[in-house]
Amino acid sequence: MIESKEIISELAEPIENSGFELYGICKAFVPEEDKTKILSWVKNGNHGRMDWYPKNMELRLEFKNIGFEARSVIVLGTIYNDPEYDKISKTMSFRFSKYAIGEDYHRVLKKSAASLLETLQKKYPHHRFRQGVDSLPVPEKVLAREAGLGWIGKNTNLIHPEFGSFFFLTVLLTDLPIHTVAVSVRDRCGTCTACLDACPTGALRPYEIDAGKCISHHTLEDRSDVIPDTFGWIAGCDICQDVCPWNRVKAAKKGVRTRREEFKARALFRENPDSILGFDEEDFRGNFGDSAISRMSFSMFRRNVELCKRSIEREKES
Ligand code: B12
Ligand code: SF4
Ligand code: SF4
Repeated sequence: MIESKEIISELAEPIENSGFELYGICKAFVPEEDKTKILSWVKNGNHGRMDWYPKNMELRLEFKNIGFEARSVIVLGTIYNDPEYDKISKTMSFRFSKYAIGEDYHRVLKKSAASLLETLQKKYPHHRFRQGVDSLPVPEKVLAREAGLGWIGKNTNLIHPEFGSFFFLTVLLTDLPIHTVAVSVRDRCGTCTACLDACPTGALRPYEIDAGKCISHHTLEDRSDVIPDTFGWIAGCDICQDVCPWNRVKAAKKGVRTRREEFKARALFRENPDSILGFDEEDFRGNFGDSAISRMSFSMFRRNVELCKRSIEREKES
């Protein structure tokens, strides 16, 4: 069996060259306590309108039906926040999550890990490797926590003590047996409740989200004609991360920012963000066809814009 230290020291350079700031290895195993919580989360209907979530539970929790027996997971993380966009967003009349201002992260992370997968496949030709960025429905935050990339905070995001939480995750599952030493990053939320207090919809209880109440869910996952108020957000929501001291103070002081051009605010946001409010279908496809919101239908986009305009008007009146 290979030691994780050995493989990490070999892979550190190609991983960093592929643009991943965070990495670690864990066993392909979801701890019982997490399994129980995930199952009761679904049982209680916390997945809202994400009907796809309860499907493939065997894959999600046991890594079944992936084509091989997964033994280990290499977890990678890449920072996406762009402080320039934080400044721009303050001048905008509506809110648009920083996770969606650049290129679709699924594509970027796939591209970035391709050479790494090739390196691994060449070095271990008798073993199998498979990448997932959301696409493989495994609990990425739990695996990332197990691999030592951070702790899952009260806002339910994975937080790294230096980098904060504005990073994406991707996992490489393999049948390669890797001996790992448990590394855990202790929970540093302490008595803080900033995220719970700031969430405008009451979607958060400590360490637990009711996704059906989350603005991110309403704007991106709910296909209904009518959705609850999104408080000025057109796509996603960053409130519970923006207020987190591990982003707002720690990571900000360290100047943590994305190194990837693909995740920086595209020209549209720098030049004329308010034009987004008037986008027709052609504009929408032309400007967001390669973004993480490309899976949102045009009617969802218009629905979100109209709701957002009403909230802007309300704000002006009050
Ligand atoms: C479904 C989903 C959502 C849902 C649910 C969010 C959530 N917190 O899980 C919605 C649509 C709301 C969503 C929103 C967002 N998402 Co999302 N999402 C996912 C997805 C596809 C699955 C996550 C999942 O399984 N959630 C279900 C819950 C049960 O899982 P969990 O939080 O891991 O559960 C643990 C805890 O919540 C806790 N728990 C659960 N129930 C209970 C009960 C009690 C009493 C207690 C104490 C604890 C507890 O225990 C569980 C096991 O440890 C992942 C990708 C993936 N494949 O993992 C991305 C992912 C989590 N999302 C991501 C992002 C970026 C976002 C947004 C920031 C996007 C945006 N700007 O709008 C928001 C953040 C909102 C938020 N506060 O979390 C990133 C997070 C990266 C990070 N650093 O953490 C991921 C990993 C995608 C990626 N590949 O990078 N997302
Ligand atoms: S993303 Fe927004 S709506 Fe969702 S839990 Fe966080 S603050 Fe609440
Ligand atoms: S805002 Fe406070 S409680 Fe919430 S995740 Fe950050 S540190 Fe934890």
